[in-house]
Amino acid sequence: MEETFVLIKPDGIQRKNIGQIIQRLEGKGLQLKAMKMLWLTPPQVEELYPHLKDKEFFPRLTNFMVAAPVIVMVWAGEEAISATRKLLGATNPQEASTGTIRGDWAMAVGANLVHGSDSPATARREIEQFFSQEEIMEYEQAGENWLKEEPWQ
Ligand code: IDP
Ligand code: MG
Repeated sequence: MEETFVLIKPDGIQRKNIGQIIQRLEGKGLQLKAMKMLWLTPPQVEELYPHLKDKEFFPRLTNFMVAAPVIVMVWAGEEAISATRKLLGATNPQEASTGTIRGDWAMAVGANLVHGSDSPATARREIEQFFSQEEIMEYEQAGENWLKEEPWQ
């Protein structure tokens, strides 16, 4: 089963969107395999966003990401990476569709509530940045066969 890394950003903590964000992912049918709250440091932000460290907005992004605690999670399921990205919506909340997390609850690209991995390689790297193997729970979830193509089998 594919795994993806999701992070609720400081605005999500401050604006009390934690429950709504988790509810969207859980309601879709993804399985929560790991979760913790922590306070990021600037080096951790740079490790999470290596592709952005030369952008002019990176100092502001870093200040934002360390301004309050975050919640980091591992979610799993069929096509979990793309399924999660669809639930998050476009990077710029002004362009994100209604019905997505960013489309429904955010207004600005610099405060877009949530991060989700964009590829299998990125997901692996991001999960390993924040979780040891022992922190990732392997378990059967009641009713999970009802998410499959032929649930009666
Ligand atoms: P993603 O979060 O949708 O994967 P990325 O391009 O990986 O988008 O950018 C990471 C984060 O950096 C975005 O979620 C957003 O918060 C911030 N960011 C991206 N582009 C801009 C920008 O042009 N101005 C300010 N912040 C940006
Ligand atoms: Mg990204």
